[in-house]
Amino acid sequence: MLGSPKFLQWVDSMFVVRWILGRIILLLNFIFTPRGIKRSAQQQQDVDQACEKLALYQFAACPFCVKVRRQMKRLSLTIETKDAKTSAIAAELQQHASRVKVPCLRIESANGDVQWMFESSDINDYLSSTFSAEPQVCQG
Ligand SMILES: N[C@@H](CCC(=O)N[C@@H](CS)C(=O)NCC(=O)O)C(=O)O
Repeated sequence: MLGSPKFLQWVDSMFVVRWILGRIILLLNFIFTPRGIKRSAQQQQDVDQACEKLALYQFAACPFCVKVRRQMKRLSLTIETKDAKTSAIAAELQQHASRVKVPCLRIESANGDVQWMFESSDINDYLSSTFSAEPQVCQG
């Protein structure tokens, strides 16, 4: 069954459909890029510094990852992104977070503890509560 030509053809076609959907998502995201909030230079510098403690593990065309990247754009956050399609990054995620699921936000706190946050909605809530329009430094 799994090795049958019909099944392999179906897997191939699903891959193509997902690839096309991914490109459409990226195109729409590009066309409708949200505006970022403006902060004073000092506030933005504080936020940039706090963001150095964060990293987003993601796939470029995953809709949930696009959702988080749009939140980052809205909140003018410069957070390092790590492509979990590459085997080294996927292995890192598996090793530290025990699964390869994206988006995943790595949050390093001031004392060096690391938290791995899954679920796009939870990540977006965390980002908006940490870096709201009234900017404040990451609680970590
Ligand atoms: N409910 C999750 C869905 C995330 C999700 O399904 N991510 C997919 C990529 S688009 C994934 O990592 N799948 C691998 C897995 O679930 O193990 C969210 O909102 O973040």
